[in-house]
Amino acid sequence: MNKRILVTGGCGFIGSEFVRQGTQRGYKITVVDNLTYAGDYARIKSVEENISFYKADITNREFMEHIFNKEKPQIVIHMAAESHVDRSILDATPFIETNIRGTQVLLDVSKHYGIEKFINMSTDEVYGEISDGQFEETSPLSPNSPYSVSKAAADMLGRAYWRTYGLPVITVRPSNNYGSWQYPEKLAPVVILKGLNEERIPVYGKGTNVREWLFVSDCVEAIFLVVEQGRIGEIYNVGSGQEKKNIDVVQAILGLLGKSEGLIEFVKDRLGHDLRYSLNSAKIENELDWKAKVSFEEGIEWTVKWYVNNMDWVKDKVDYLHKYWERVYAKDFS
Ligand code: NAD
Ligand code: TDX
Repeated sequence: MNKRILVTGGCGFIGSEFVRQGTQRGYKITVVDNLTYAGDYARIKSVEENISFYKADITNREFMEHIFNKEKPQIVIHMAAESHVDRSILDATPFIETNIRGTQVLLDVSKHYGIEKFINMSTDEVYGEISDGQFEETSPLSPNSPYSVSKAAADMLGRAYWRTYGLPVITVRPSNNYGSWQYPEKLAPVVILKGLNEERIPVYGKGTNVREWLFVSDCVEAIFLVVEQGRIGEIYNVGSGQEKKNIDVVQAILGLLGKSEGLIEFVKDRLGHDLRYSLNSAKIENELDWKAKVSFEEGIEWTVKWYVNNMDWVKDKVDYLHKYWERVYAKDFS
């Protein structure tokens, strides 16, 4: 125990859950995050005495070398990314820069310094959509959005650094996460925020797209198992098996808030909108004895309560979001 872990994107939604759990588990954690609109130090403030923090951009090689020199990490958890599909449709540029070039810089610096494990945080979206059945780790990559293409490219870079240089890379591909501290541009917090304010809730297309909902603490537990027991060079799908249509997610949240379904507004669909994601997670379940513990019903109730009790954190983001929403709902991509 007490290994030194460097976490990129540790001020993000999933990264901060990893940092909070990691300090409890006794790891020595270094956080690297350049605090984009989606990053917020408040998410890890509660554990700040037990970590070191660098406000640094992963594309800045010199700064990364300085941090590796100083902190000497044994394990790298690479979660920093531009993570929102709608934004990648508005402008792919930062996605290419951070998700592809940033990943390459980090792989290269990790190769130079020598580490025990590099965990590359990928996503179910790299497989594309599937109308029936499930994606296995061996399924071909067929990404459809600029976001998922940038993530697939990062996976391929990880593969190349393992195969070519023997860098000990492991790739994890989780499904849709939800829980506390998620930036309110993603479906669950958008519905909670707008529902509480009795604003119209935009459901893309007919609301029939299906996602596999994974509670963030379950996702992070899976990543710790991969840190401790995952096999080098492997890929692990991490899904909960709890598939829901978007409209069912929206209705469940409105029910918990006690708000009317009349708030729902069906709007123009997301361009290239993937119909359904579904992961076969038997590999991580059998090899590492992981299974999602939190049911959707339990997790979403807990999440709604968290947002109701933490509206001050969300309110801070709203001015910025309104400008973004004007663009994203207009679906003007000229
Ligand atoms: P997030 O957007 O909440 O957090 C991303 C973090 O990365 C932010 O703190 C941001 O400041 C930081 N960051 C962005 N660009 C950076 C750069 N150039 N240098 C340093 N830091 C930078 O994202 P999230 O939802 O927590 O996702 C974390 C990871 O998990 C991402 O790699 C994402 O692709 C992947 N993922 C997310 C989900 C999900 O449902 N949220 C599901 C599967 C995989
Ligand atoms: O306002 C909305 N209305 C709506 O109908 C929003 C924000 C979303 N949606 C739909 C689009 C999707 O079908 O809800 C579904 C979920 O959307 P997002 O929360 O944007 O997530 P998704 O596009 O599925 O991607 C998420 O899961 C995989 C994360 O954002 C990615 O980082 C992760 O890789």
